[in-house]
Parts: sequence; C-alpha cells; structure tokens
Amino acid sequence: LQTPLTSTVANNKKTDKEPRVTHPKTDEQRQRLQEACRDILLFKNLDPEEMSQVLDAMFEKFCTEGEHIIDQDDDGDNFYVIESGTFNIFVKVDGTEKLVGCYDNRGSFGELALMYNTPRAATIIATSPGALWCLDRLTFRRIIVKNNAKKRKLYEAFIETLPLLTSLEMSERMKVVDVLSTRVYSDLQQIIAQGDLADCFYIVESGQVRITMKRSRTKTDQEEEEVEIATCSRGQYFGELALVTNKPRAASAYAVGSVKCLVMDVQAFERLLGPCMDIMKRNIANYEEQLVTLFGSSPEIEQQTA
Ligand code: 1OR
Ligand code: 1OR
Repeated sequence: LQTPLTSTVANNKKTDKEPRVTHPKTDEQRQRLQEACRDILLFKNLDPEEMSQVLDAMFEKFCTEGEHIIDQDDDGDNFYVIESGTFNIFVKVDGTEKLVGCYDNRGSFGELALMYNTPRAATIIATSPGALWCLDRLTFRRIIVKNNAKKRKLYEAFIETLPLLTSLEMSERMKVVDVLSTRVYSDLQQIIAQGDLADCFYIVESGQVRITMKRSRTKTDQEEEEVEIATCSRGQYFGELALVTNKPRAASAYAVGSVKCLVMDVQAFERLLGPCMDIMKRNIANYEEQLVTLFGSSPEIEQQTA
C-alpha cells in the first residue's frame, strides 16, 4: 500500500517545487471516481499524466440533505465532482437567495472561485444525501488553470471568428474558452439523440455534422423515417434549442467523417451566453419557419423563453 508520503516523493519531478497531493484509494473507490469523472468537461483536455495526478489528488466527501457545500462569497477551497445526489444552486439577487438551477446526480461545480481567484459566485445546497469527489485548490490551479492557458492560446483565434459570440466582450469570450472542452467523433457516430434530455451545447471546430429529424411517413404510419434537416460545419453551433426551451432534443446529430466539437455544459451556457441569446432566438424562429415548410406544421418547437 502506498502511503501519501512515499507517493508524493516518488511522483515529484525535479522541476516541480510543490509537493503533490495524494489521497490513497481502494480499487473500488478509484473505479467509482473514474466513472464520476468520465464526463467532466474540465478534465477532457488533460493528458493521461495530468489526469492521473488529478485522480490521485481527489478525495471523497459524503454529504447530508440540507448541507451547504458552498456558500456564496466564501473563499474557494475545493472543486467538486458529483458522484451521486441532487443539489440546488442559489445566487443572491438584491440580497435574497434565488434558485437558479440544480444538479441531478451528475456534473461538477466550484471551479470559478479557483480559476479566477474570486469569491464563490453561488451557494450550493444538497437536496438529498450525496457523494462528492473533491479536488483541492492548489492541485486544481496547478493542473487545470495551467491547461486553460494552453487552451486559450489554441482557441483564441477561432473563438474570435464565431458570429454567435460577437456580442461578448473579449474577456467574456476567454471565459467561454476556459469552460470549453473538445470532443472527437468518428464517421456516423451519434452526437445527439432526438428525445434525449439535454445537458450541453456544441460548436463545430472541424468536420461536418448532419442534423436529422424523425417523422412518420403518413399520418397513421407507426414507422418513422429520419429526414436530414440541416448540416453544420466549422464555426456553426447546435444543441442550443433544448437548453433554451428546456425540452428534450428536437433533432439528432451525427458526425459526417471525423468531427471535432467544442462542448460547454448547460450551467456555463446559461451563465456565459446570455448576451448571445438574441442571435440564437432569431435562428430558432428560423427553425420554426423551416419546420412548417418541411413538415407542414410546427408542433415540436415551441419557444418558452421570455
Ligand atoms: P464557484 O467557485 O463560484 C459556486 O462556487 C459554484 O456554483 C460556481 O463556482 C459554479 O461552479 C456553480 N453562476 C455562478 N456560479 C454557478 C452558476 C451560476 N451555476 C452554477 N454555478 N449561474 C447559474 C447558471 C445555471 C448564473 C446565475 C446568474
Ligand atoms: P437541440 O438541443 O434540440 C438538436 O438538439 C439540435 O439540432 C437543435 O438543438 C438545433 O441546434 C439543431 N429544427 C430543430 N433543430 C435544429 C434544426 C431545425 N436545425 C438544426 N437544429 N430545423 C432546421 C432548419 C434549417 C427545422 C426543422 C425542419
């Protein structure tokens, strides 16, 4: 069994001055941790060595219903990955706490205070018993923040070309880059399935994405066929509709050839892309027109946004 001390020494390279944080884990714990971290966007761009350092450093925390995991305006200690449990997000508006969202057994939170050295921007309260994996501030800054600097260099120029983001300030666009992660898909791979619950938003970096919709051949026909309704290429976005309307995915998306997408989770989408909502809503109005042209009616899309 490795003790924290021996693994700390063994892992240190000569060039690193800071000691590595290591919390020893059983095989079972490590398995659960890996599973919980699989879809965490902030970890997606890490190389295997960085990822294994992150996993080594994480430690488990169980919480009870009603427990405050984070209080707004506090200093940031940890970044949290949800293994299980539900959590409410509150933000103070004019002195009163406003419920602005929730996490349901997946996702992560607490990155902002660590990334930008700011006070906590929201309060997070458990609404069920839960299990969290925590990453300490120093390790987060050493690995994730360093990685963000690389990401900014890589994506700065591309982000500047996106028509969707023109209403954002330069500093806001860089915050978008910080939360983006890259996902690669192979030919024909499904990216979005119509009818699924939605939790992220996509921008095409390279390749083509085919958008299709199911429809019955006749009014009485039970069998559905998939009709191609659009294609997205470099610089275009998709997957916004379900996030804006709070509905299941209205269409499916498939890779044509190999495809690279930039992906953002729903909380970051809501937090950062408010100023881009006009452009998106105009485009959604466009879908509705097209839907009438193609299918003769527009039952699927209904705008619920103010
Ligand atoms: P943190 O370190 O600031 C609180 O600690 C965490 O709540 C924060 O990192 C985010 O990870 C998470 N605005 C700010 N923080 C949020 C939000 C949010 N949602 C989750 N967090 N908004 C809600 C978006 C659904 C914007 C509210 C105006
Ligand atoms: P989503 O979150 O619903 C599927 O997931 C995505 O496909 C959707 O967001 C849009 O980003 C994208 N109607 C509905 N969704 C469309 C359409 C579309 N085109 C792209 N998406 N229409 C095509 C208009 C040219 C109208 C239907 C015929």
